[in-house]
Amino acid sequence: MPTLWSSLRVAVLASLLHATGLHAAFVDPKVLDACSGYSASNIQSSGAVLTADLVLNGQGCNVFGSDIKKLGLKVTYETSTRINVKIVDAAASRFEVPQDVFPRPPVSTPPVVPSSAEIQFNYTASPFSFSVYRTASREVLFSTASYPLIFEPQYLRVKTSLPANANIYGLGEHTHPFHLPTQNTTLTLWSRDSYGIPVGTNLYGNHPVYFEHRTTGTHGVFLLNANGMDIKLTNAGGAPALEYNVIGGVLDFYFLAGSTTDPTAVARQYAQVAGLPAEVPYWSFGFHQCRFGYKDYMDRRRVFTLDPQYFPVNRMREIVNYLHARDQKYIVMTDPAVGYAPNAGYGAYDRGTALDIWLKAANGSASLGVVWPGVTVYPDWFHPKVAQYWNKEFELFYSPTNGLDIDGVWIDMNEPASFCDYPCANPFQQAIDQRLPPPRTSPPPNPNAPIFVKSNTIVKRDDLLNPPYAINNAAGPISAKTAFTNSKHFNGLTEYDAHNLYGAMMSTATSKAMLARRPGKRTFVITRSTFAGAGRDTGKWLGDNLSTWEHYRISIAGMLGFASVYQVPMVGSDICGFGADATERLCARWATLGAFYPFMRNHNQDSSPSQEFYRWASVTQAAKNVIDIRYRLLDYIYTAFHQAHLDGTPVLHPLWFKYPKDKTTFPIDLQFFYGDSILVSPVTQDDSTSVTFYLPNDIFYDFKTLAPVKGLGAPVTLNNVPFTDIPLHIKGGAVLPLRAQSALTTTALRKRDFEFIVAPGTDGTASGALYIDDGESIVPSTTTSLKLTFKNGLLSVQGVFGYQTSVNTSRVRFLGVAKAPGTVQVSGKAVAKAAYSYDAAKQVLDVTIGLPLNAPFNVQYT
Ligand SMILES: *[C@@H]1O[C@H](CO)[C@@H](O)[C@H](O)[C@H]1NC(C)=O
Ligand SMILES: *[C@@H]1O[C@H](CO)[C@@H](O)[C@H](O)[C@H]1NC(C)=O
Ligand SMILES: *[C@@H]1O[C@H](CO)[C@@H](O)[C@H](O)[C@H]1NC(C)=O
Ligand SMILES: *[C@@H]1O[C@H](CO)[C@@H](O)[C@H](O)[C@H]1NC(C)=O
Ligand SMILES: CC(=O)N[C@H]1CO[C@H](CO)[C@@H](O)[C@@H]1O
Repeated sequence: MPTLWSSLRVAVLASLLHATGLHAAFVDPKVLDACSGYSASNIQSSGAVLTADLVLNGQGCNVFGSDIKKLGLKVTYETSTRINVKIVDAAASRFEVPQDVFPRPPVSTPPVVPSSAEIQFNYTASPFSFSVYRTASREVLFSTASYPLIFEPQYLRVKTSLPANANIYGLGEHTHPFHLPTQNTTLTLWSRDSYGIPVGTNLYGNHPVYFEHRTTGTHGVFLLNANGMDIKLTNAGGAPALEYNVIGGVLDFYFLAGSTTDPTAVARQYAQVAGLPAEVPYWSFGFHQCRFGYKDYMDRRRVFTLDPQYFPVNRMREIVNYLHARDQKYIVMTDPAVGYAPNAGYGAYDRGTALDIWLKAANGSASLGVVWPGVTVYPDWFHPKVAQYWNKEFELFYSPTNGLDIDGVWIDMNEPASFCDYPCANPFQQAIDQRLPPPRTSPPPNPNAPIFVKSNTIVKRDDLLNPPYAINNAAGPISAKTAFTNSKHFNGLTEYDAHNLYGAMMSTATSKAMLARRPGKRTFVITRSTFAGAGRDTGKWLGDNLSTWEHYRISIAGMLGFASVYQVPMVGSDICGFGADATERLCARWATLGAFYPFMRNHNQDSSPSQEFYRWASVTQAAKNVIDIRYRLLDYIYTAFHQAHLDGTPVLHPLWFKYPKDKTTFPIDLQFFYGDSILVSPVTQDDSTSVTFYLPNDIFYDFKTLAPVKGLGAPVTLNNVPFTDIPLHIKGGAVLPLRAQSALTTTALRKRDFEFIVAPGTDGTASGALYIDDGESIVPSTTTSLKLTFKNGLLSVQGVFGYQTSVNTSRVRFLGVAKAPGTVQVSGKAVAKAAYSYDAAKQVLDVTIGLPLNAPFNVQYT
């Protein structure tokens, strides 16, 4: 057997090279561009569907494996604004994101007549290439014409030409600018515990969707594929291109027509594919104070336990009851990894073992990792009994009657993360070396290092640990610091295919478990790891940032990615920074910016100095100022969330969403609109009190003074912006609903009166909306949904007044009123002079109303 031995040694050596990250086979892009591709034949077109066979030209190029000989193409005009282009192996089934993880969107009935659709699919038969263009203008949006299709067992490549200096947004999660650099950028999608969120590396979530904006319109491209991938933006030889390099699955593209006038249309079209964002409870917009390690409540850091000595259940219940009695809420962290603890009386481990729901290693035993409790197992979200398991653990541990009665969940480490250094031959020893609990009481099992046999000739489809094309995973090999990619799920899927779905599936399971605890009530789940569509069930925080000015600034781009592109609007970054040490000035500025994150949470690492807002006088003042504004605007953003839930309209807007023809706005990611109309322009320079920001050519109103500010399509500099303040402007054209006063809790806030601010646009009109319900029911029994419109001096408040509030409209303020009014009427009745006032300097007319908000009314001045 000498031959076998020596080939095994070669294999072992190869695996060592892989393990140390020396693999990354480099193939010159020119070689790939020169592949001969496929030819289309047997082309059939019927109604909204076109199909064809794609047959490999010649022997193929076999770069990362043998080219698949025959592919199937299916093109479907799904709606008048959406085309699905799907390319699969004609002979064998390959991994596709399962329907129950990502339900496919409904298709129009009756089927779309292709010629009437807003975009068209076009192709060249040989070598096969395709393009998508706008029907009306014939403008090409996506074209593979210059690049061959490559389809190998573990390598798929599609490359499209781009316009010069293309405006591309999305393809996260990443910490690049929102407006992606297109010269030489690789975006890697592979969920990873990425402490410090380094720029240019793969992070926690995976959203293979981008919006491309041009002055002629905005369109979107979504690749429904969960496998690891590098998406490259290149400009080699002056030929701008976007290139997908994917290590598995199929090509399943959704082309979204977007619109030639309104950029937000593409967001709504993406929501039709990815799903509409969940409606969240009213209270979740309150301010959250959090810390990793307010001394961990768990017993030896095992999920679903309380440390009996430090955090006994009766005392914990006292804390939670105390908070609830004050209308405050309580959220704890829950990780997926369950401490590996056979015969130790650890219920969460024992019950999972009895149901046999753990993710399995290649040899069939439970896949082990090393996380906070030491050696761990991971729930398999594909197991048919995993919901039963997870629901039960939530029901038992988070029991309202005798457990920890939480209101929401923060789920962490769900990439899934492992601290075990690759190749993790002996997790038991690593847990000891890393001093992770629990202390070992019995010797570790035989530490046989796994051997990854890799053939050096034919590349097989099942090279699950070291695929021939190595994506640019910042952790090194794809199994490093996570569950091994040869781990098996119950339904036979491997972690190689399902890895990027793990966090999103945990989010769904957790949302369901919370729903089972409180049927009919909206759930609140904040996750670290996501996949496309995650917003259906969860919110997201932007992971383990640092207390630095750079991370303060980049938080806006990160948030815009999730809220404006990926349809995960309940998003925020850790205010004042998670790792490292926050300074007073940074924390003050961050408090003012964080008040305009949909999810507002101050969060800190256990080993960093404390950074609660009350630690510094200036930060306390900053937080008071902005939380006051945030709470007064809470119903405004709540209304925007309701709209997002109905149709996917974004709750945050980059400036170009509102000014699509103004090129200056395209790269801006240090300013944004909170809801439709509040322009947030924070001070962004380190320790500075000056800011230069952009005001488009439009009418604005200073949020504080309400005085008009004419935007000139030019930069504006403000000096002496105190650390306790943030520049805010109302975009002309809005009627804003606000609470007349803030409150200390969201419960108290709901008892405050409303006021309306009428901020006319350049055409003299304004509009807005107000949605009110009980704030917690999935299907509220009654709702109030109002349209607020203003024209010719008349504000009209109309709509459905179903939800009974006990509050009044206290006043209406009209902005930009050039001269003192002669008369003011409320619903036709003249108002006494004492009930209104006019400020000529600020051009504000302030009218006292004092009417219950339960019937239509109008206010007019002449
Ligand atoms: C469609 O493809 C054909 C063949 O490549 C090409 O000649 C034609 O110009 C394309 N049409 C449009 C509108 O791009
Ligand atoms: C592209 O970026 C990579 C990684 O940052 C760098 O190594 C490479 O030199 C760059 N290539 C070009 C052509 O700029
Ligand atoms: C499976 O492999 C792991 C190492 O990957 C080893 O620790 C475990 O004992 C093996 N289980 C069985 C049943 O062979
Ligand atoms: C609401 O308006 C009614 C009728 O004008 C008035 O009687 C009542 O005091 C107001 N309530 C509050 C809380 O201001
Ligand atoms: C490096 C590391 O493990 N960081 C973790 C510390 O804990 C936080 C909890 O907030 C995790 O998010 C990090 O991943």
